[in-house]
Amino acid sequence: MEFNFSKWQACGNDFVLVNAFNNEDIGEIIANAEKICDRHFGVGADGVIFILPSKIADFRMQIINSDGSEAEMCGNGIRCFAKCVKEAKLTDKNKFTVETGAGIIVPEIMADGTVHVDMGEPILEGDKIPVSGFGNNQVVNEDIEVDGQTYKMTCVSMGNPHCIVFVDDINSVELEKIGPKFETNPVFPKKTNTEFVEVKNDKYVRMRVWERGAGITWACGTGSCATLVACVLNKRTQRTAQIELDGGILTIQWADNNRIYMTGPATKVFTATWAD
Ligand code: ZDP
Repeated sequence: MEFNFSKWQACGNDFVLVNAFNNEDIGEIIANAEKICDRHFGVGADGVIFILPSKIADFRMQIINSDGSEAEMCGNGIRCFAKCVKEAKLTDKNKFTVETGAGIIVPEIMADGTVHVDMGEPILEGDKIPVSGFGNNQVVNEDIEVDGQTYKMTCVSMGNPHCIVFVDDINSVELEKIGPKFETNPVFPKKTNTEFVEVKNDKYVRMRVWERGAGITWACGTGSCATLVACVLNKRTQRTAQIELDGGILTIQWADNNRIYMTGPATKVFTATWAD
């Protein structure tokens, strides 16, 4: 297997990006995603992202988690994606449309190098997130039992599922122990990403994530959007707030038009060729 790629990171959430615009055969790369993402035997990444042509948008993004499973959407990844397609001269526009499993997402590269993304509308109906047992109702501050302990969860989909749990002290959360138990809890038919959130004030929160299919990562873009929505639904922050992650800070806004806007950095680390 041989392919060219570039390695990118956004708040320390890191990805292997593959330009498959000219119909490169990506099946073999997908089948080897776990090996490619391995931090000891591979490149080391939280996921593999493909740049693909689209019939309904300027581009299509496909994301494979580090365990080989596919995700609908990736917030940090789409900022890397935006800067990568611009750098590869696949477009001269700074703002373009990207088809994803969460619908059409619109990133814009700003003059300061950050990427501002229209992430679409949050999905709040239980059945659509999906979380079982709530029908079309919202899932706000509801009980969930995990590992013999009852937590309060708020659930939001940004195309992919998120479960947000507010805590008093983020440092006391045993993420590697409890994260996988949330991920595979039977109330989440498609599993879940889980965000533990300590609210510092009504404009600033600290969040740590256990990602579905990837484990602890240094940041999660869709998770930051879902966190802000959960903060507003629980009246803990204003509709714009900063989310401090292990690897950086994202600014998230839930605008009056019901859309979520995310702003943050994305940086190329290197380009290389995989050959084995
Ligand atoms: O939904 C999932 O399976 C996630 N692991 C996808 C990746 C989300 C990501 N961290 C983000 O920034 O939104 C890349």
